[in-house]
Amino acid sequence: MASAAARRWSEHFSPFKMWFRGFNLSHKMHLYILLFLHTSSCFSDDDHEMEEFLKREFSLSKPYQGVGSLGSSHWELMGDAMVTTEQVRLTPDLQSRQGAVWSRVPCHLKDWEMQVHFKIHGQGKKNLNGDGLAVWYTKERMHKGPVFGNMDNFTGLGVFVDTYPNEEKHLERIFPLVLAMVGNGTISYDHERDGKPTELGSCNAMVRNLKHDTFLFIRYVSRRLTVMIDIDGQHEWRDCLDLPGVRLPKGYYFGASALTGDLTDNHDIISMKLYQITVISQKNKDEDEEEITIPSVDNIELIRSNEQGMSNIAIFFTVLFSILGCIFLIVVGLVLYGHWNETRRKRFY
Ligand SMILES: *[C@@H]1O[C@H](CO)[C@@H](O)[C@H](O)[C@H]1NC(C)=O
Ligand SMILES: *[C@@H]1O[C@H](CO)[C@@H](O)[C@H](O)[C@H]1NC(C)=O
Ligand SMILES: [Ca+2]
Repeated sequence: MASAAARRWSEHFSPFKMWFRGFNLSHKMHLYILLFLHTSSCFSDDDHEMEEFLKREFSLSKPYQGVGSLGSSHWELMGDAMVTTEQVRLTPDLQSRQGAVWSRVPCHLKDWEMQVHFKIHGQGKKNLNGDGLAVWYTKERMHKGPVFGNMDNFTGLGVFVDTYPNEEKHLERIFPLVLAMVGNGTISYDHERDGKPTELGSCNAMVRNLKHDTFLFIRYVSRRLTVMIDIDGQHEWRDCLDLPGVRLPKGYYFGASALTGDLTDNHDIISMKLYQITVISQKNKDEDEEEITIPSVDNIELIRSNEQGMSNIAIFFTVLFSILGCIFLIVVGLVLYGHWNETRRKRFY
């Protein structure tokens, strides 16, 4: 039944087909989890379906007709961004540039999926390039700023492809890094710390100067945020992060931006394709269908203290092994003492 459900998914998700060939088990598990999400105790194959439709008004693709002109295009350019026949170049491989492309149309879809085809390349040697690009779903649009060419106190979702480690100590994080954050207008992305204090999750992604195509995938369905990457040229989505309980209001704007400082790169967007996801269910789902007004993430404290949790586990094991070690020494000591006592007694008699 499960494989039938997965097949149904792939049939409905025609743009998915090319990816499906390379899908590994964990991705399939993901799909099952999603499919089961909206069904309660009795699952039937016909209980619900998901469908996706490309929404042209929120998508950006070749030949970028009218993008950047004052005309009828749905997309607006900002800063140093430029359109060519091949790409929307957010920044060229030059110092101190910032550019962005923003949708003019607020998106009122409940569930959606954004597939971004991008390219980051330049002359700089490894670790002498920067700073990366960002994909946005935010209340604000067309603002300049320090966070990949946008404001740091944004309201909504930011997914970053950070190609330069600003913070010195980043032992457990390998760059380039894909990272997601939900901002609520009062908290800020800390560029000097590569967004560590506010990250919801991240993964390593070697995306620079590659010959094959590179993609970023952001899905927001039933308040679940899933980020995947396809950067190995295998037509395979790799998990980056997957988080339930993400509350994003409707009516925000999609955008992409990039920034260079002392270090540079070309940051190109080849396409941004937005799919509307429709979860059709016969069950009366969504008990809590109340309108979301401020972006937030459920149990954010738990996610933030994750690192703390890891060191607690380390402490736990250290203490455990210390105790086991002590017990071992005591046992050995007692055995030796017993032995010594016995030999002494033998000698005595
Ligand atoms: C924004 O998030 C921070 C930290 O999670 C929280 O302390 C603050 O109250 C939130 N602000 C609003 C307006 O919700
Ligand atoms: C965000 O920061 C800018 C400049 O740092 C400030 O002018 C603006 O009022 C801030 N916005 C919010 C919503 O706090
Ligand atoms: Ca950085």
